[in-house]
Amino acid sequence: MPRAPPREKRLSPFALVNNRGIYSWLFSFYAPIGIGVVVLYTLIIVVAVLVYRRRKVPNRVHEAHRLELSYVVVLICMATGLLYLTYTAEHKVDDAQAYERPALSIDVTGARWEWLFHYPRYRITNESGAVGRQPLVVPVNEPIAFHISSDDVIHSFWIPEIRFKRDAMPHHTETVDLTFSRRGTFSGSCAEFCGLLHADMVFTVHVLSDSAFRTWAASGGKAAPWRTAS
Ligand SMILES: [Cu+2]
Repeated sequence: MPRAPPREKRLSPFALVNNRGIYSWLFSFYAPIGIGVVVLYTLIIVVAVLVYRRRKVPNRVHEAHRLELSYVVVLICMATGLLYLTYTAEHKVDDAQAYERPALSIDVTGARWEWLFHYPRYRITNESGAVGRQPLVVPVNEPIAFHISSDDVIHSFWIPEIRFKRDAMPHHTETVDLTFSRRGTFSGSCAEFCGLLHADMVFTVHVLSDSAFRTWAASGGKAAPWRTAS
């Protein structure tokens, strides 16, 4: 049985990029702010309706410049803060390859209506389509360079488990580093309506231990170590 070639050592000057962790961290800012705004506005409307419902609508113009200015300042600060956090998170994912030296590269190609997962180092190509139903197989806790593109129309490569979604564009390759921090079997799909059989563009992701991944790679993609243990 041919052995998988040895992996390159990861040279990471900063902590492993964990996509799920990064986007969950980002969500922890957006969610409370969003909920807070909804609650605050609902309260203001309800209170205003109850307190002022018997009063006549005042016909004089009332201006409160200081109050209005403070809204603007607060909103600008919030928008700036959120933009900063969002771009910081995106930067960590998109530019990680400059620091991470991923051990594995996978070419992901969307095509009507399936996904192709090509592993250049192992000369393996899996097809997620109706004929193949082959999975995306990755090792756990390793940065992986994904080169995402499309053969025809715009698709969108989406793996909810790691909170990742990115458009797959024709004539363009997008490179991102993704890290799967939990072993197991997860689902993925196309998140961009791309035609009649768009709903068929689903796929399975098997996140394996390092040794199980090596076994799979050394078998040319024929072994199925997730059936026994992941
Ligand atoms: Cu699609």
